[in-house]
Amino acid sequence: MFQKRIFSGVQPSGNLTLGNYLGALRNFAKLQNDFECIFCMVDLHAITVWQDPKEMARQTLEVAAGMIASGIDPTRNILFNQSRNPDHAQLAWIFNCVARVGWLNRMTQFKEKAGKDRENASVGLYVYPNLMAADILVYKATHVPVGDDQKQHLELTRDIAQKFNNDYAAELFPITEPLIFGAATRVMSLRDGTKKMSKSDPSDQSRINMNDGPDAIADKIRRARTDPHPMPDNVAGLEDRPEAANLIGIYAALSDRTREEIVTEFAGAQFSAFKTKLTDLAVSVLGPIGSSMQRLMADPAELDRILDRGAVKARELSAPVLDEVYRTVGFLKS
Ligand code: AQP
Repeated sequence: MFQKRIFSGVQPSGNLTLGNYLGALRNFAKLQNDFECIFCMVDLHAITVWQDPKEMARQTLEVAAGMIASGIDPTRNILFNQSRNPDHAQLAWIFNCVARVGWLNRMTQFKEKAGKDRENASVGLYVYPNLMAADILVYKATHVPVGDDQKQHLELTRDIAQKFNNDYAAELFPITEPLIFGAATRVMSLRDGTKKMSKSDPSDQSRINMNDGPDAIADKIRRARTDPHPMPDNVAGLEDRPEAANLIGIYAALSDRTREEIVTEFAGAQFSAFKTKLTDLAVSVLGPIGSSMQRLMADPAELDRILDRGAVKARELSAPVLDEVYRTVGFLKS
Protein backbone atom coordinates (compact mmCIF):
# COMPACT_ATOMS: atom_id res chain seq x y z
CA MET A 1 0.00 0.00 0.00
CA PHE A 2 2.95 2.33 0.54
CA GLN A 3 5.30 3.05 -2.33
CA LYS A 4 8.86 1.79 -1.71
CA ARG A 5 10.85 4.86 -0.76
CA ILE A 6 14.12 5.47 1.08
CA PHE A 7 15.05 8.36 3.30
CA SER A 8 18.50 8.88 4.71
CA GLY A 9 20.25 11.82 6.34
CA VAL A 10 23.78 12.92 7.13
CA GLN A 11 24.57 15.72 9.55
CA PRO A 12 26.62 18.61 8.15
CA SER A 13 28.50 18.71 11.44
CA GLY A 14 32.07 18.68 10.12
CA ASN A 15 34.31 16.97 7.60
CA LEU A 16 32.91 13.75 6.17
CA THR A 17 35.00 10.82 7.33
CA LEU A 18 36.02 7.46 6.00
CA GLY A 19 33.44 6.10 8.48
CA ASN A 20 30.66 8.06 6.79
CA TYR A 21 31.86 6.78 3.42
CA LEU A 22 32.21 3.09 4.30
CA GLY A 23 29.25 2.97 6.68
CA ALA A 24 26.83 5.07 4.68
CA LEU A 25 27.60 6.95 1.47
CA ARG A 26 28.94 4.14 -0.69
CA ASN A 27 25.91 2.05 0.28
CA PHE A 28 23.53 4.90 -0.53
CA ALA A 29 24.95 4.97 -4.05
CA LYS A 30 23.94 1.33 -4.53
CA LEU A 31 20.35 1.97 -3.44
CA GLN A 32 19.52 4.44 -6.18
CA ASN A 33 19.09 1.63 -8.71
CA ASP A 34 16.29 -0.09 -6.80
CA PHE A 35 14.52 2.63 -4.83
CA GLU A 36 13.19 6.14 -5.02
CA CYS A 37 15.73 7.82 -2.71
CA ILE A 38 15.68 11.00 -0.66
CA PHE A 39 19.08 12.05 0.70
CA CYS A 40 19.14 14.90 3.15
CA MET A 41 21.78 17.05 4.79
CA VAL A 42 20.14 17.20 8.21
CA ASP A 43 21.20 20.67 9.31
CA LEU A 44 18.37 20.92 11.88
CA HIS A 45 19.87 17.86 13.55
CA ALA A 46 23.39 19.26 13.37
CA ILE A 47 22.52 22.28 15.54
CA THR A 48 21.39 20.05 18.42
CA VAL A 49 25.03 20.56 19.42
CA TRP A 50 26.83 23.85 18.82
CA GLN A 51 27.82 24.60 15.21
CA ASP A 52 29.77 27.64 14.10
CA PRO A 53 27.33 29.62 11.90
CA LYS A 54 30.22 30.68 9.69
CA GLU A 55 30.94 27.01 8.91
CA MET A 56 27.41 25.64 8.48
CA ALA A 57 26.86 26.57 4.83
CA ARG A 58 30.27 25.24 3.77
CA GLN A 59 29.79 22.02 5.74
CA THR A 60 26.36 21.51 4.18
CA LEU A 61 27.71 21.98 0.67
CA GLU A 62 30.62 19.68 1.49
CA VAL A 63 28.31 16.86 2.54
CA ALA A 64 26.38 17.37 -0.72
CA ALA A 65 29.68 17.24 -2.63
CA GLY A 66 30.68 14.08 -0.71
CA MET A 67 27.40 12.39 -1.60
CA ILE A 68 27.65 13.27 -5.28
CA ALA A 69 31.35 12.30 -5.39
CA SER A 70 30.42 8.93 -3.82
CA GLY A 71 28.17 8.22 -6.79
CA ILE A 72 24.78 9.60 -5.77
CA ASP A 73 23.16 11.12 -8.82
CA PRO A 74 21.21 14.28 -7.88
CA THR A 75 19.14 14.09 -11.06
CA ARG A 76 17.80 10.62 -10.23
CA ASN A 77 17.44 11.18 -6.47
CA ILE A 78 16.25 13.98 -4.23
CA LEU A 79 19.18 15.74 -2.56
CA PHE A 80 18.54 18.73 -0.33
CA ASN A 81 19.19 20.31 3.06
CA GLN A 82 16.57 19.70 5.73
CA SER A 83 15.95 23.31 6.84
CA ARG A 84 14.83 24.16 3.30
CA ASN A 85 11.72 22.06 3.79
CA PRO A 86 9.82 23.32 6.86
CA ASP A 87 7.49 20.29 6.76
CA HIS A 88 10.06 18.25 8.75
CA ALA A 89 9.96 20.63 11.72
CA GLN A 90 6.17 20.95 11.58
CA LEU A 91 5.63 17.20 11.69
CA ALA A 92 8.29 16.91 14.40
CA TRP A 93 6.18 19.12 16.66
CA ILE A 94 3.22 16.82 16.25
CA PHE A 95 5.49 13.86 17.01
CA ASN A 96 6.69 15.65 20.16
CA CYS A 97 3.09 15.27 21.25
CA VAL A 98 2.88 11.60 20.19
CA ALA A 99 6.17 10.24 21.58
CA ARG A 100 6.31 9.57 25.32
CA VAL A 101 8.96 10.96 27.66
CA GLY A 102 9.70 7.40 28.82
CA TRP A 103 10.55 6.39 25.24
CA LEU A 104 13.06 9.20 24.83
CA ASN A 105 14.59 8.52 28.24
CA ARG A 106 15.70 5.14 26.91
CA MET A 107 17.66 6.55 23.95
CA THR A 108 21.32 5.65 24.41
CA GLN A 109 22.65 8.19 21.89
CA PHE A 110 21.31 11.06 24.00
CA LYS A 111 23.02 9.62 27.04
CA GLU A 112 26.30 9.25 25.13
CA LYS A 113 26.20 12.68 23.52
CA ALA A 114 24.92 14.55 26.58
CA GLY A 115 27.47 12.76 28.77
CA LYS A 116 27.78 13.85 32.36
CA ASP A 117 26.57 17.37 31.65
CA ARG A 118 23.01 16.22 30.89
CA GLU A 119 21.32 19.27 32.44
CA ASN A 120 23.19 21.46 30.03
CA ALA A 121 22.35 19.51 26.84
CA SER A 122 19.97 21.21 24.40
CA VAL A 123 16.32 20.18 24.41
CA GLY A 124 16.83 19.61 20.68
CA LEU A 125 19.34 16.86 21.40
CA TYR A 126 16.77 15.19 23.63
CA VAL A 127 13.98 15.26 21.03
CA TYR A 128 16.35 14.53 18.13
CA PRO A 129 14.72 11.09 17.55
CA ASN A 130 11.29 12.73 17.10
CA LEU A 131 12.69 14.95 14.36
CA MET A 132 14.31 11.92 12.77
CA ALA A 133 10.93 10.18 12.80
CA ALA A 134 9.44 13.23 11.09
CA ASP A 135 12.22 13.26 8.46
CA ILE A 136 11.32 9.71 7.54
CA LEU A 137 7.55 9.74 7.89
CA VAL A 138 6.89 13.10 6.22
CA TYR A 139 7.78 11.19 3.02
CA LYS A 140 6.11 7.96 4.18
CA ALA A 141 9.50 6.36 3.61
CA THR A 142 9.25 2.59 3.76
CA HIS A 143 12.96 1.85 4.23
CA VAL A 144 15.89 3.49 5.98
CA PRO A 145 19.49 2.33 5.68
CA VAL A 146 20.76 2.16 9.23
CA GLY A 147 24.00 1.46 10.98
CA ASP A 148 24.10 -0.16 14.40
CA ASP A 149 24.04 3.23 16.12
CA GLN A 150 20.75 4.29 14.53
CA LYS A 151 18.73 1.10 15.08
CA GLN A 152 17.21 2.34 18.32
CA HIS A 153 16.08 5.60 16.72
CA LEU A 154 14.42 3.73 13.89
CA GLU A 155 12.58 1.58 16.45
CA LEU A 156 11.27 4.82 17.95
CA THR A 157 10.14 5.98 14.49
CA ARG A 158 8.19 2.75 14.16
CA ASP A 159 6.65 3.25 17.62
CA ILE A 160 5.63 6.79 16.75
CA ALA A 161 4.06 5.69 13.44
CA GLN A 162 2.19 2.90 15.21
CA LYS A 163 0.91 5.15 18.01
CA PHE A 164 -0.17 7.88 15.60
CA ASN A 165 -2.00 5.35 13.42
CA ASN A 166 -3.69 3.84 16.50
CA ASP A 167 -4.53 7.13 18.26
CA TYR A 168 -6.13 8.61 15.16
CA ALA A 169 -7.49 5.34 13.76
CA ALA A 170 -5.72 6.05 10.48
CA GLU A 171 -3.33 3.93 8.44
CA LEU A 172 -1.47 7.07 7.58
CA PHE A 173 2.16 6.09 8.19
CA PRO A 174 4.09 3.02 7.11
CA ILE A 175 6.01 1.02 9.71
CA THR A 176 9.43 1.77 8.26
CA GLU A 177 11.85 -1.13 7.80
CA PRO A 178 15.60 -0.96 8.40
CA LEU A 179 17.88 -1.76 5.49
CA ILE A 180 21.05 -3.42 6.72
CA PHE A 181 24.04 -3.83 4.47
CA GLY A 182 25.96 -7.10 4.63
CA ALA A 183 28.58 -7.13 7.35
CA ALA A 184 28.11 -3.85 9.21
CA THR A 185 31.14 -1.61 8.81
CA ARG A 186 31.82 0.40 11.90
CA VAL A 187 34.99 2.40 11.49
CA MET A 188 36.70 3.32 14.73
CA SER A 189 38.92 6.25 15.69
CA LEU A 190 42.58 6.01 14.66
CA ARG A 191 43.53 7.21 18.14
CA ASP A 192 41.28 4.88 20.14
CA GLY A 193 39.96 1.65 18.64
CA THR A 194 37.02 1.54 21.06
CA LYS A 195 35.57 4.89 19.93
CA LYS A 196 33.66 5.52 16.69
CA MET A 197 35.45 7.55 14.01
CA SER A 198 33.50 10.79 14.05
CA LYS A 199 33.40 14.10 12.21
CA SER A 200 32.98 15.98 15.46
CA ASP A 201 35.97 14.40 17.25
CA PRO A 202 38.18 17.33 18.28
CA SER A 203 41.28 15.49 17.01
CA ASP A 204 41.72 15.54 13.23
CA GLN A 205 44.29 12.74 13.69
CA SER A 206 41.47 10.46 14.87
CA ARG A 207 39.87 10.30 11.45
CA ILE A 208 40.55 10.13 7.74
CA ASN A 209 38.50 12.79 6.03
CA MET A 210 36.97 11.94 2.68
CA ASN A 211 38.81 14.86 1.13
CA ASP A 212 42.21 14.28 2.77
CA GLY A 213 45.06 14.27 0.26
CA PRO A 214 47.61 11.42 -0.03
CA ASP A 215 50.08 13.05 2.40
CA ALA A 216 47.47 13.54 5.12
CA ILE A 217 46.17 9.98 4.67
CA ALA A 218 49.72 8.56 4.85
CA ASP A 219 50.54 10.63 7.92
CA LYS A 220 47.36 9.68 9.78
CA ILE A 221 47.72 5.97 9.03
CA ARG A 222 51.42 6.01 9.97
CA ARG A 223 50.55 7.62 13.30
CA ALA A 224 47.44 5.49 13.91
CA ARG A 225 47.61 3.76 17.26
CA THR A 226 48.58 0.08 17.17
CA ASP A 227 49.93 -2.47 19.65
CA PRO A 228 53.41 -4.00 19.86
CA HIS A 229 52.45 -7.41 18.41
CA PRO A 230 52.71 -8.49 14.76
CA MET A 231 49.56 -9.23 12.77
CA PRO A 232 47.70 -12.34 13.95
CA ASP A 233 47.18 -15.33 11.67
CA ASN A 234 43.44 -15.64 12.30
CA VAL A 235 40.52 -13.37 13.11
CA ALA A 236 40.20 -14.73 16.66
CA GLY A 237 43.64 -13.21 17.27
CA LEU A 238 42.09 -9.74 16.88
CA GLU A 239 40.12 -10.08 20.09
CA ASP A 240 41.24 -7.49 22.66
CA ARG A 241 43.23 -5.74 19.94
CA PRO A 242 40.74 -3.02 18.92
CA GLU A 243 43.23 -0.91 16.96
CA ALA A 244 44.49 -3.86 14.93
CA ALA A 245 40.91 -5.03 14.35
CA ASN A 246 39.95 -1.55 13.16
CA LEU A 247 42.79 -1.21 10.65
CA ILE A 248 42.11 -4.68 9.28
CA GLY A 249 38.39 -3.90 9.11
CA ILE A 250 39.13 -0.73 7.15
CA TYR A 251 41.41 -2.63 4.76
CA ALA A 252 38.73 -5.28 4.23
CA ALA A 253 35.98 -2.73 3.61
CA LEU A 254 38.10 -0.64 1.22
CA SER A 255 39.06 -3.71 -0.80
CA ASP A 256 35.61 -5.36 -0.61
CA ARG A 257 37.15 -8.46 0.91
CA THR A 258 36.58 -10.28 4.20
CA ARG A 259 38.61 -9.73 7.36
CA GLU A 260 39.59 -13.41 7.21
CA GLU A 261 41.21 -12.88 3.80
CA ILE A 262 43.13 -9.84 4.99
CA VAL A 263 44.35 -11.53 8.16
CA THR A 264 45.57 -14.50 6.13
CA GLU A 265 47.37 -12.23 3.67
CA PHE A 266 49.20 -10.26 6.38
CA ALA A 267 49.71 -13.03 8.97
CA GLY A 268 52.87 -12.35 10.99
CA ALA A 269 53.61 -9.02 9.23
CA GLN A 270 54.71 -5.92 11.13
CA PHE A 271 52.25 -3.03 11.31
CA SER A 272 54.63 -0.74 9.42
CA ALA A 273 54.42 -2.94 6.31
CA PHE A 274 50.65 -3.33 6.64
CA LYS A 275 50.19 0.41 7.10
CA THR A 276 52.05 1.14 3.86
CA LYS A 277 49.69 -1.14 1.95
CA LEU A 278 46.67 0.32 3.74
CA THR A 279 47.80 3.83 2.81
CA ASP A 280 48.10 2.88 -0.88
CA LEU A 281 44.66 1.32 -0.81
CA ALA A 282 43.03 4.26 1.01
CA VAL A 283 44.62 6.76 -1.39
CA SER A 284 43.47 4.75 -4.41
CA VAL A 285 39.85 4.72 -3.18
CA LEU A 286 39.60 8.18 -1.63
CA GLY A 287 41.86 10.02 -4.10
CA PRO A 288 39.33 10.23 -6.95
CA ILE A 289 36.49 10.98 -4.50
CA GLY A 290 38.46 13.79 -2.87
CA SER A 291 39.33 15.30 -6.27
CA SER A 292 35.73 15.11 -7.34
CA MET A 293 34.64 16.80 -4.07
CA GLN A 294 37.17 19.54 -4.70
CA ARG A 295 35.82 20.12 -8.23
CA LEU A 296 32.26 20.29 -6.94
CA MET A 297 33.21 22.63 -4.08
CA ALA A 298 34.81 24.99 -6.60
CA ASP A 299 31.29 25.89 -7.75
CA PRO A 300 29.26 26.34 -4.54
CA ALA A 301 26.51 28.21 -6.40
CA GLU A 302 25.82 25.15 -8.55
CA LEU A 303 25.73 22.87 -5.48
CA ASP A 304 23.33 25.30 -3.85
CA ARG A 305 21.08 25.18 -6.93
CA ILE A 306 21.10 21.36 -6.79
CA LEU A 307 19.95 21.47 -3.16
CA ASP A 308 17.33 24.09 -3.94
CA ARG A 309 15.89 21.99 -6.77
CA GLY A 310 15.98 18.97 -4.45
CA ALA A 311 14.05 20.85 -1.77
CA VAL A 312 11.31 21.76 -4.24
CA LYS A 313 10.91 18.10 -5.21
CA ALA A 314 11.03 17.05 -1.55
CA ARG A 315 8.27 19.46 -0.65
CA GLU A 316 6.08 18.20 -3.47
CA LEU A 317 6.14 14.83 -1.69
CA SER A 318 5.87 16.05 1.90
CA ALA A 319 3.23 18.79 1.58
CA PRO A 320 0.32 16.42 0.85
CA VAL A 321 1.42 14.15 3.74
CA LEU A 322 1.55 17.06 6.19
CA ASP A 323 -1.82 18.19 4.92
CA GLU A 324 -3.26 14.73 5.56
CA VAL A 325 -1.74 14.74 9.06
CA TYR A 326 -3.19 18.18 9.89
CA ARG A 327 -6.65 17.08 8.77
CA THR A 328 -6.34 13.82 10.72
CA VAL A 329 -5.32 15.69 13.89
CA GLY A 330 -8.29 18.03 13.40
CA PHE A 331 -6.49 21.31 12.70
CA LEU A 332 -8.44 23.96 10.80
CA LYS A 333 -6.79 24.50 7.42
CA SER A 334 -7.47 26.93 4.64
N1 AQP B 1 32.56 5.56 12.16
C1 AQP B 1 31.54 5.18 11.43
N2 AQP B 1 31.49 3.92 10.91
C2 AQP B 1 30.44 3.54 10.14
N3 AQP B 1 29.41 4.34 9.82
C3 AQP B 1 29.41 5.60 10.30
N4 AQP B 1 28.55 6.64 10.17
C4 AQP B 1 29.03 7.70 10.85
N5 AQP B 1 30.20 7.38 11.44
C5 AQP B 1 30.46 6.09 11.12
C6 AQP B 1 27.31 6.60 9.39
O1 AQP B 1 27.24 7.78 8.62
C7 AQP B 1 25.87 8.19 8.46
C8 AQP B 1 25.74 9.65 8.71
O2 AQP B 1 26.00 9.91 10.05
P1 AQP B 1 25.62 11.31 10.65
O3 AQP B 1 26.48 12.33 10.09
O4 AQP B 1 24.18 11.59 10.49
O5 AQP B 1 25.83 11.17 12.17
P2 AQP B 1 26.78 10.34 13.01
O6 AQP B 1 26.51 8.89 12.91
O7 AQP B 1 26.70 10.93 14.38
O8 AQP B 1 28.19 10.62 12.33
P3 AQP B 1 29.43 11.29 12.97
O9 AQP B 1 30.48 11.36 11.91
O10 AQP B 1 29.80 10.63 14.25
O11 AQP B 1 28.89 12.75 13.23
P4 AQP B 1 28.91 13.59 14.56
O12 AQP B 1 30.36 13.59 14.96
O13 AQP B 1 28.42 14.93 14.18
O14 AQP B 1 28.02 12.92 15.56
C9 AQP B 1 25.05 7.31 9.40
O15 AQP B 1 24.37 6.33 8.61
C10 AQP B 1 26.07 6.67 10.30
O16 AQP B 1 25.66 5.39 10.74
